[in-house]
Amino acid sequence: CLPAHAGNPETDVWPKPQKSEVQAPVGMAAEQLAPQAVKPFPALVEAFNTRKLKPSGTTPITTIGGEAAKTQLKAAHIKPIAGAYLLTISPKKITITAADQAGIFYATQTLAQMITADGKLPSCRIADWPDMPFRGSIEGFYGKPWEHERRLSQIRFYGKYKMNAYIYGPKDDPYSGFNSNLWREPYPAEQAKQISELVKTSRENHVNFIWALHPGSSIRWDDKNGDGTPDDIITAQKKLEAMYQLGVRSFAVFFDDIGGEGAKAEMQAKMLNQINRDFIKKKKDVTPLLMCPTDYAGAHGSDYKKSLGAALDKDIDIMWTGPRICADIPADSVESVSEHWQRKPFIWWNWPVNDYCRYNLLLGRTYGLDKGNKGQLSGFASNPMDKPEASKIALFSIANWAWNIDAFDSQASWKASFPRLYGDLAKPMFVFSQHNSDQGPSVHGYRREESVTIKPTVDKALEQYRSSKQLGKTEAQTLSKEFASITEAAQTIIRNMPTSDPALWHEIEFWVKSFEELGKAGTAAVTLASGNGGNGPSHMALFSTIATAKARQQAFSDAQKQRHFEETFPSDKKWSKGCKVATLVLSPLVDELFTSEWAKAYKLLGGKASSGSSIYRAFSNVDSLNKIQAERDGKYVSLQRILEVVKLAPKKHIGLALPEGVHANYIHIVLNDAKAAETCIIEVSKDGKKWTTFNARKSNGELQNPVNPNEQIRYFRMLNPSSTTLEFRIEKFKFDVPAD
Ligand code: LOG
Repeated sequence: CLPAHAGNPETDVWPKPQKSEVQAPVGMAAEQLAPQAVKPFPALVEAFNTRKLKPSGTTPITTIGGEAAKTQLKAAHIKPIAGAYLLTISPKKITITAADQAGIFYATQTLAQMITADGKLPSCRIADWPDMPFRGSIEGFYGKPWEHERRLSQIRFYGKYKMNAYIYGPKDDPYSGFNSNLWREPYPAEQAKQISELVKTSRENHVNFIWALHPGSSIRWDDKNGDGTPDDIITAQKKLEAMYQLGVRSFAVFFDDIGGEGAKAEMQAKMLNQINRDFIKKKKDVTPLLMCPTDYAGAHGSDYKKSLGAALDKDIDIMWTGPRICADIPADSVESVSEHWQRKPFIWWNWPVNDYCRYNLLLGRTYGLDKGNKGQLSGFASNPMDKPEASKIALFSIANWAWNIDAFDSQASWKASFPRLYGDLAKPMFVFSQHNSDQGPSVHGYRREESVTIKPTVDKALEQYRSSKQLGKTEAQTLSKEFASITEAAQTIIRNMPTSDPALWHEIEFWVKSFEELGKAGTAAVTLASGNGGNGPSHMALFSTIATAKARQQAFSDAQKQRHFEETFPSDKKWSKGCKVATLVLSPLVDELFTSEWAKAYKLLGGKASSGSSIYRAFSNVDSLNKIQAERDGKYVSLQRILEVVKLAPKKHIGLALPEGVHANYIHIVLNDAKAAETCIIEVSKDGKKWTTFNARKSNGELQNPVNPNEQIRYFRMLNPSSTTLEFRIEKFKFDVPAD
């Protein structure tokens, strides 16, 4: 399962080397290398094994390190930064010059990728180094943390593609603290052992394992023993020391998504400066301290940002998600935030994370990272999906971007990931990924392109169809081909992946199965809409094909939801979601053709056209919530999950609206803060204009009561009638409506 590449360093090595010169495309046979030359380098051993080759000659691999390497690198105009190397391959010998072990490791990764499937190596000279000092991932999403085996697989993958940072910050590990005060305790033995193992594998792969403490939701700043330092600062330091004992050499402290005491910039700075002075700097072998602030997004200079920037030691790195929580990273915003923070930001990129849009898989290309950011960032980490294997598509491109920003070509990088990740399944996985990349509407308003190649045809087809009620011939043909290729791609994956890649299969199984149904439904819908459905029974059979495919998609979605429910931890169960495929372009096309053809047929039978799909809406007069969304699941119409702490200022509200003709029979809200729930009131309305107060039963953070359906209530809103801002998380926010 090797990419059929030709061993050219300019086109076949990922990330792209900074500089390469090829003297001869075919210089030597890899088997000419001496066995003892290959043996010390796992990347080379693996490359020989997968190509079924054996080193059996006498050619050596010479490594030059230390001061001699520094001098030679400088002479070759390579800054001897961490990870830089010079690799020369000639028929007589291979030489690696690198100032550190990471450089040697990376040179062997490059060398391993250059061995062709038939065992040839070019004669060439490669001068290479990373643009970004820290590059990798931040396991920082909400939901079930990655499993141990999968983390090990990630770390090896990072090494292979020259990423050097894995930030361990799962929101739901109680011992790092976000959701619990157990951060004050050491890890239980089994977990401690796993962390040591992760550290070890990280070290072997030249990855910095950065462990993040997240104490902010339960931290106190009081100083009971009166030594001038809040007791929890000492407790935090002790925890970091315990992590050091487990082998950790890189540390972070996070304060994102919290409110209250822990969110004060001055106290955070005091705590971190003290840890920096008394812990980080005293250890001679740890990397600079990293922190995620509470105000981690936006280019504007808030008071928080400015005071943190001014007070925090300059050698502590600060994370930043971009101009919004989920956003592209434009160079001008980086420039503004660097001013407020008085240092280069460390990017926490909220992509391809899908904790806020769990229905969708984000497998598309990586774009939106400005080339102007070269040299302007202290690090770059991507927050991935709760699906580690499926996230490798994005992470491969992030590796390429962060290593060599000028050479980054989003499309080429995306395409190159498939043969490297999926071997024989590269083609069908590419088809699958093309149509599963957009997040859909969400509070963040961050969107990705999807189904790009077919989209112009779909647009044209829909335009024709809307005016003439029939698809044009050319468009119908192109669409039929597309849907056939979708069915085929899904079937190929279904046949092979359970054995070839069971871990990835477990993550994406129901999406792939649903994708097959999309293919079948699409083929039938195009046949109907182009007037080729025949009459009578064959015509009805096409409707039945689509209806069956849609029912199966629903069943797969239910199965995914059930799988999530079974596998996640208790407090996440209620957020279990199903799966949706091709939500931006192709599924809406199939839906429109189906509904419209059905309406036509129905009219022919003397029936009435359906009124189309219903619209459920969420609304708010809070600025940061202007993109909130509603969703329907069975008899519930709910607010889409908001992960962040909501700040509801006086007179601000959040609400839900039902479409005409649909009336509520129950209202139910759960907040994580009983006082906030006690303070808020609910108002209801028939028309969204005239509001009356609703008599809600309140207890323990819950507000609820039945609504008499005869009152025809279509709107409700939760309002803060007090004169202070309320802070809370929304655990539930829904209308019950009659089932369809
Ligand atoms: C969280 C993060 C979450 C992401 C996307 C940061 C710094 N924190 O809004 O844990 O995965 O958004 O939902 C976040 O981004 N908060």
